[in-house]
Amino acid sequence: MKKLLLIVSLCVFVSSVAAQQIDLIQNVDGRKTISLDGQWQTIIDPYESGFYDYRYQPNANGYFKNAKPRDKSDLIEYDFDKSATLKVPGDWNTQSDQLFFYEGTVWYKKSFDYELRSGRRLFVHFGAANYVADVYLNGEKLGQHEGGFTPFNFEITRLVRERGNFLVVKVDNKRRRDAVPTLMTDWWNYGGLTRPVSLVETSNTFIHDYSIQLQKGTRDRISGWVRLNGAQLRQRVMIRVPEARISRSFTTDANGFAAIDFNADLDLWSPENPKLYDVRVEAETDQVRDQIGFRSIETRGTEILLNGRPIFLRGICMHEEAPLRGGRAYSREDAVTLLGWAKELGANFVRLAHYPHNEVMIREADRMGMLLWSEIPVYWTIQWENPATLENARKQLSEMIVRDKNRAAVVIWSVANETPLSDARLSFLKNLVAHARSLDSTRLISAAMERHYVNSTTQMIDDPLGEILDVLGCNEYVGWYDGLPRKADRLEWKSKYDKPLIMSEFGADALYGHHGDALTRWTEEYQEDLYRHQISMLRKIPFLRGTSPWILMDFRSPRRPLPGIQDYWNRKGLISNRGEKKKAFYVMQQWYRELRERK
Ligand code: GCB
Repeated sequence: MKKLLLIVSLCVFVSSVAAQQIDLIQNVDGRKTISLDGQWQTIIDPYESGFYDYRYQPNANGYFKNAKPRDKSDLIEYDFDKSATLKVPGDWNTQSDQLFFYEGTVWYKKSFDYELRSGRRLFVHFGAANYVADVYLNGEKLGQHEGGFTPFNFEITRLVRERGNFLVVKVDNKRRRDAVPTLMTDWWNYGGLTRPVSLVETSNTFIHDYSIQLQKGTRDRISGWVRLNGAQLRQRVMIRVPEARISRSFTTDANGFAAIDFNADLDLWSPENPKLYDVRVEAETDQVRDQIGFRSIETRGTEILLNGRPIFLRGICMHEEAPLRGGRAYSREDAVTLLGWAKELGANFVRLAHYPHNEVMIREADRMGMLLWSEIPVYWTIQWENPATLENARKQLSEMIVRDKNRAAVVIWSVANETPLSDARLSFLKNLVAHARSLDSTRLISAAMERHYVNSTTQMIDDPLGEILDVLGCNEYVGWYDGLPRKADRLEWKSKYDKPLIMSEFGADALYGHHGDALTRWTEEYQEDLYRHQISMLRKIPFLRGTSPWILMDFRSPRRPLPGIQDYWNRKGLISNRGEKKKAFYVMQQWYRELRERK
């Protein structure tokens, strides 16, 4: 009887482990990782008939079974192996004309063999899937993930076979009113397995996660934690930073958790000195290595202080749009090109709009010395009163912070963009701010807030959200959606808060190579003139501590159909989608040069 009970409880454990989704950190040295990138077999399924039967009931024999006819009379109406392929990572829209405007379900299948030695564990890790992913291995459901821009993984230790595994993912990018983002955005809803997919092998008890950062308010003290996952939770764990002659040992508790805290004499990370240390976390049963930079970030009145010194954030906004080829960016080359352009502009700061960008982008920013603002797609008119929507936003926020909490480049988490005032919106966003602070006490919290005219020449920042933010963010389109560029000349900015302001967006559309006078819309001259007027207004705002104009490069948007000009591109880029710099690029570059030299 006792034996039976043991077997039963083990089975329960096994089945719950098989479906468990944990935030396994993946992109660290020391993990055995097998890439599943490349061509995957795909089936386009606009009616979701691979999931529902004709009565719209879930079908137990959906496409995830990857069935084959057993004999010549058997009826199977799909065949992955004879279907077209799509490249992973990659959005589907730019890989096939059929899929350019498609919003719906595509099924992906990849087969693989894997010899997993006993005592080892295996996970399948997805960098991101836009928007909902239902994941199956060998016909069994592993789970579902919602949210198009954050990583997730499932343990497959008990399900994986030596030969002939088939991993099937149903990816659905249908927009929904209750989702995050909601129905209306100003970017392309690129669908698919947009980031890398890999198998990650670990030891039985492994280093699940760690936070190793300067303690808030100090520049010579590291604090954080290490967490193990597995059966052997009490272990001695060493943290080593050989270059800084640090070697400290801690003991994890019965939950596999150890708080860490020690003094450190460090060469601090900054845009001028993007110093990364090789950091080793060594448990008895697992070891990982990471490259971590240490810097402090805080505010004092209207100042932003990096490593204790005031800094002006010379920024630029960026979408995760691939330079030159278009589509979702995912590669190191994409990140190097985009960040390289930002450097050329004279930027020390990038606002990654409007969702968490791929991890390679953040790691490149760490290497190149670019400060980052990272945000979740709580954009425009989210369903503020829907508890499931809040839960979804909180989860996306957690996943972003879990992934990037050790990256020096990230200095600001932003919780929302241009969200209309209401009590429901305020309590939703307060919840997110509190959640972000509970997960990460070291970074600044911001949002692109609302602001309004109190008379025709005064803009007032008094959005109640400002109360709980560290840094105020404002988007304004004076000269584009709001009057003509010269309107900026007489504008004065006031704030209710003694806090730093980042002008998180301003700009104008211009088609590269389209010329005219400074009052002709869509010309490079209009955009250039608007930037001149904007800069003279911005110079006069006493509490301004950063700017991130909209936007580095043209990006695709279904809201932008004007033929011959937009052709479904938002043309507010300082650089065209083909990499050509517009006149306004040089205006901004000149101002940033001045700002850099002034300090
Ligand atoms: C905004 C939004 C941004 C849009 C931009 C525009 O305020 O935050 O997502 O793309 O304006 O071009 O209208």
